[in-house]
Amino acid sequence: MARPLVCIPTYNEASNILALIEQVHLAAPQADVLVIDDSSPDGTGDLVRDRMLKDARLEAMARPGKLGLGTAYMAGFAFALQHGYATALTMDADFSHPPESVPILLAAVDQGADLAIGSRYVTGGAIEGWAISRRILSATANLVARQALRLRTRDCTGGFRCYSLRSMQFLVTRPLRSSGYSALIELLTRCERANLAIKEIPITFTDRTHGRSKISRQEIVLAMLTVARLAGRRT
Ligand SMILES: Nc1nc2c(ncn2[C@@H]2O[C@H](COP(=O)(O)OP(=O)(O)OP(=O)(O)O)[C@@H](O)[C@H]2O)c(=O)[nH]1
Ligand SMILES: [Mg+2]
Repeated sequence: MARPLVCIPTYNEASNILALIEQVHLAAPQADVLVIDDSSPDGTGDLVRDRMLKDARLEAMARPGKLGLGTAYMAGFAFALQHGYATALTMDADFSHPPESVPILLAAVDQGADLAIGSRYVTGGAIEGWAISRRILSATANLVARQALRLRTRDCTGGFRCYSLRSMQFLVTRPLRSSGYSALIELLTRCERANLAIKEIPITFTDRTHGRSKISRQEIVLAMLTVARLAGRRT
């Protein structure tokens, strides 16, 4: 059977990426890792390319500039499909998504889910290290997205997900309308509207300890606009 592909988009994650790759390999030795780096000024891409020479389970994709999270995920799906992977798991590079949960998400898709979501907002899920303001922001974004788009999923904004072959084949047929963080809401909305089988799996999300956050006010406004736009469409 084809190996699963773990896709990690990076922008300035030099302090995290090599340690994360190692932990993913330990947790899921059968998985290959693809790092999708947008020419990070801190040299993340060079670190990964150097490691690649010694690691047959590692691939690197270098993009010419900061093209956003949405297109990074789509590039990961296209790579997975072109290279015969049956599943693609996406995760952040900053250790917010626990590598030890990778096999649980992979198993959920193996057992028939089209999309397995590492979820902070189902029973057993948790968030560690976030200030109250960040918790309120995330909870509100989820509430607004769920209500406006009538989504059943509890965690609509997390990027720790595993996609089946079927869901990847479906998602690549149309480009995303959003390029940044709101792409997560758009990908989920499309999967729910297509009645794909979605399973949420509780995870403990931990705030990043190394490197800087890339989320900006502009991203938050963009996410709200995406919700409004998606709410006005049926597909
Ligand atoms: N390739 C690529 N990766 C990105 C881009 N923006 C963010 N990332 C990566 O996407 C993941 C999530 O970004 P974060 O900055 O951790 O965003 P966040 O989790 O919402 O915010 P913090 O955890 O507070 O930093 C990380 O692995 C980033 O390096 C981008 O434009 N291109
Ligand atoms: Mg993060």
